[in-house]
Amino acid sequence: MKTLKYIFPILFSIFFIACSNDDDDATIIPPNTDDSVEHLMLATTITNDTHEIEVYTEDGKIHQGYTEFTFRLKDIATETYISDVDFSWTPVMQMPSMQHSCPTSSITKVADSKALYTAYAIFQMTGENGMGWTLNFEYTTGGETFDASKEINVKAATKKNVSVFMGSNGTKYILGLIPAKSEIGINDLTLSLHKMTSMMQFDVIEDHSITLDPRMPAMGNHSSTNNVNPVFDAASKLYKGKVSLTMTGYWTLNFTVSDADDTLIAGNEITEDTPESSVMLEIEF
Ligand SMILES: [Cu+2]
Repeated sequence: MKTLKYIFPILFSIFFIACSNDDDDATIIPPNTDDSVEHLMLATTITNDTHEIEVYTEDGKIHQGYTEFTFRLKDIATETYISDVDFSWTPVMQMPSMQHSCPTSSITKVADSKALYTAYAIFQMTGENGMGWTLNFEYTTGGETFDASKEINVKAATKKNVSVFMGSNGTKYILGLIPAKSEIGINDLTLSLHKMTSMMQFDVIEDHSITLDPRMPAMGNHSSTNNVNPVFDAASKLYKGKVSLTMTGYWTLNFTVSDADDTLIAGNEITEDTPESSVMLEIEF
């Protein structure tokens, strides 16, 4: 029976290679071949005595603000990737007098993959030269629990892509911009909104409302029409709206945030005297 385990993948591989020769456009990876990480770059590896965690991102860097990760766990002795891992993780930033975490998603298996896992983190700040953050993993596989951690480098953002603000209700919030390629016209706008429940716990906010007012400070602080205020999307647990960018250049995205009772808790309207909201993110394209 043991040899069947190896013969089947080989047979399937031959079958799919044969198929893909007939169709040059075929890019679908069959689930029983090896997972492809070709569209990703290795950011770092984190090892303990038994395993190596491969940490991938889109460009091999870990960015201040939103970073999407792909993880893969390798058994060092057998050099094989493990497909049944129950991961949990906590990024921690060491500050001079205290430490804190950041908003994260839980780590889930990539659909149709054999051993790829994905999650995002929103690094609300970074130390000098990107120092200060450590990725801490605790994971269970084969009934055994392991941990692994390593210091990482978080590249500072050149534009403000995350806003940390105190609501009038005394709650601290983190608003993150999910990166997307901007173009002239109506663009999808996706935001994350978390509250800081404790130094180590950040919870998704589902019931707040957000208004958007994009402005171009270099051009009389003009706005644009046809923007759509971001609303909470239960599937992604993110806020989704539309931003109208009528020309290239530097834009401020000015927000107000109201709670479930429609009470304004942060941000302000834009006026002649107040050209910017206290809850603001930036786009330049
Ligand atoms: Cu910090």
